[in-house]
Amino acid sequence: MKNITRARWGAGLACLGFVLAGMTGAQAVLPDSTFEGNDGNLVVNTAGNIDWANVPGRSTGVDRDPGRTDNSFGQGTKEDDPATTVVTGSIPPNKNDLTRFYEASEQAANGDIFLYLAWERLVNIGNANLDFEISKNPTAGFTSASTGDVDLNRTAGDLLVTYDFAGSGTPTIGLNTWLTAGNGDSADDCFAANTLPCWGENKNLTNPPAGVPPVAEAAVNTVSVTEPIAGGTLGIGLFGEAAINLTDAGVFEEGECEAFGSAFVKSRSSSSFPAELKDFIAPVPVNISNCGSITINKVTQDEPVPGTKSFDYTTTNLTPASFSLVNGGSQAYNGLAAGTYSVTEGAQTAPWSFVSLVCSTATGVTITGQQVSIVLGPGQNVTCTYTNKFTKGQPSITTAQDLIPNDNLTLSGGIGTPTGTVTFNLYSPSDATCAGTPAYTQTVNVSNGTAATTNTTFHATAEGTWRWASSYSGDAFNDPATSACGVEQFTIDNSVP
Ligand SMILES: [Ca+2]
Ligand SMILES: [Ca+2]
Ligand SMILES: [Ca+2]
Ligand SMILES: [Ca+2]
Repeated sequence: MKNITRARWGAGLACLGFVLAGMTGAQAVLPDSTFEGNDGNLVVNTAGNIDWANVPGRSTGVDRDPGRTDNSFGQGTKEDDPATTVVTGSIPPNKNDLTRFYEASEQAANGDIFLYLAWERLVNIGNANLDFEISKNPTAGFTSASTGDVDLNRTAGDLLVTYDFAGSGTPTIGLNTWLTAGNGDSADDCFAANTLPCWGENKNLTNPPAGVPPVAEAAVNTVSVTEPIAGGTLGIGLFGEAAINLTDAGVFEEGECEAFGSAFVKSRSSSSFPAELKDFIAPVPVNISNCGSITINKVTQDEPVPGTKSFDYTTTNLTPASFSLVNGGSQAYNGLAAGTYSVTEGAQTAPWSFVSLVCSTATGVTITGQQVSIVLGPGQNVTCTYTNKFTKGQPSITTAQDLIPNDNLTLSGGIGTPTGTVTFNLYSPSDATCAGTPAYTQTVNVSNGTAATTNTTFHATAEGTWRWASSYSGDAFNDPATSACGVEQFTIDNSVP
């Protein structure tokens, strides 16, 4: 097997000229899968494998009770007609009476999407011809309780997996795709119908054309098997399963995101594709997808008012191309095809700073500063978290003194009680000899031998030494007197810490 280049089922099929070697008979699992899809039972037989008993994400459809309350398609409902009619009543003895179905899907390590399907029937009537319809979108209101007209909600690209078992041997698994007008398809592309919309070509997945490796395996139980999910046992021929590599079958194209959300099973009245439909089991939600996602989270440390600062991000190959997040916010891009995407956080300026950018995986992820570039694989989900920080400010202190100076004077040693006036002069630090014009001056009358300024408006703010020099006017009994420059002084010094 090592030297075989596995072919994708699509364009270029004619170019495949190599010989498929080593593909001998039944194998328990398809390459790149560990699901035991062709051993005809539900339990794990080889350690490390998975089977219905333990497959992750299993979806289960259960039919209504067999007998008069069972639902089925009537009025000649056929595969190509989305307008179906649901009737109730027992399934005819010569038609398959389905009881349960299972679905699961997974993405292998190599990115391939695998689909696993199983059905169970009440009675082994030999042949089993049934189809699993895998829809992108559910049919609203279509449940096990539906009766009458049901219009199936089909979308271009919906899948129909045909399961034909002749009563013995290996079942044949086929795949049809729903075709609609406007996609370049014509009625000639229909498998059985002669008008669009219709089911297209039925690809034989278990017995493909020469040169294409099988992409499906299937088996119906040839011995009584345990039913580990519903309990009990299933007699010979009551259980069928299949495993399909949907990627190799061409369902998932590189660079395209496809998601299927609903599945149900129905039986045909014969192996013919246009045969009437009979029993069905109502749809259940499924999740078959190669779509990936990118989620960006934002955390801010030490933000004083949480959640108010908005950070801007730009992207490449994502829509919307830009977004903003506050603390605790997130932006999710879902439904992404495999490809290359990037997200860049805007530059931070104080008080905000970038701390870290961490993603949930390293696979395909390149982080450069505040940019993350992601080579997203099929079905890959990547979450990245930006952390930024708010740093508190640190103010510095500058002070400046502001004084309102006043002075007072007392006359002593004169004759009698001196009268007259006193002129107070205050000189700024730039005038150390009191020679210039005073910065402040006030003349006041002497009263009982004393005088005092009454300044309330002049402010001394300049640094340095301020000097007072005052003079007495004298009176009839006393001569004038003058105080020396700077006999009184004060210093404003703002520089001392
Ligand atoms: Ca199995
Ligand atoms: Ca098994
Ligand atoms: Ca039914
Ligand atoms: Ca049934």
